Amino acid sequence: MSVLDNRPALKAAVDQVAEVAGYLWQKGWAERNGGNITINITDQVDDALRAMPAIDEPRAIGKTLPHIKGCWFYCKGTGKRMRDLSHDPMANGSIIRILPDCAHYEIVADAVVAPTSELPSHLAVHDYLLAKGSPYRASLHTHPIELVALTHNKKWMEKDVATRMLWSMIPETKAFCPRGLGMVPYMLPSSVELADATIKALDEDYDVVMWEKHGVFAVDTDIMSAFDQVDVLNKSALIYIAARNMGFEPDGMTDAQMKELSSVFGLPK
Ligand code: 2HA
Ligand code: ZN
Repeated sequence: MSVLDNRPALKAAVDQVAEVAGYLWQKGWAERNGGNITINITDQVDDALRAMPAIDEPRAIGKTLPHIKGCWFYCKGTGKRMRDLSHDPMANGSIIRILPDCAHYEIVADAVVAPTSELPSHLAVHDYLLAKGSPYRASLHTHPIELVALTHNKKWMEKDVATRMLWSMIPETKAFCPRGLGMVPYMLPSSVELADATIKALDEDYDVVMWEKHGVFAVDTDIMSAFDQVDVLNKSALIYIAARNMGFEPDGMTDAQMKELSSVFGLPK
C-alpha cells in the first residue's frame, strides 16, 4: 500500500520527480546524494489524504513561513541518491504537510524518510513564490558540470555576462530560459544566507540561479519545466566549450538576431 495508490494526479507529480531524478543522474549532475527536489503538491491532495495521521512526530522547519501554512510537499530524502529516487520515489523521498504554526511539519507517507537538508531553503522559496502569487510549484537544486565550471572564473560571475553568452549560443536557450541565469556568490551550502540570496536573485526576475562553485537552483510550474530551463542553459555551455575546444572563441548570435528573437517570441528581456 502506498499513499500514491488511487491518487493518479499525485502519483503523476511524484513520478515526474522520479523521471527528472533519473535524468539528473544520467547527465552526471547528481553524484552521491547531490541535489534536491521539492514540489508543492497541495492541489493534488484529496480529503482522505488530508485526514490521514502522520507517521512520525512533528519536526521543526527552522523558520516560520506563513504562506505555506497547510501546504503539502513531496521532498527528496536527506542523504538519498537521485539514481535511487528515480526508481523508488517513496523510499527515497517523502510527503510532508506544514502544520498550522507554519514552523513545523509532519510526514504523511509510506515510510519515515527525513526530507532534504536543504528543506528550510526550499520551503522558504515556496513560501516566497506563494506570497508573490506565482504559479510555480517546483524547485530543483542540481550540480550541472559545465555551468558550475563557468563559475570558477570571475568574469562569468558578473551580472548577466554568462546569460548573454549562453543565450547567444543557440536560439532555444533564450526562448526557453527567457529570464537568464542569476548569479549568487559562494556561500556555505544549506546556510540561511544562501537561501536569502537565492530568493533575492529569484525576485530580481530569474527562474534559474547559479550558486558559485556549487550548482544551480531553478523554479518553474513543474519539475520537468525547471529541469528543461537548466538543461538548455547547460547545452549552451557545452556548445561554448565545444567551440573553444575547436580552437576558437564562438561568435555567438548577434545583438540584432537576439533582439529579433525576443520580439518574435515575446520574451521579457
Ligand atoms: O543535498 O547538493 O547542496 C545535497 C546538496 C546540497
Ligand atoms: Zn548542492
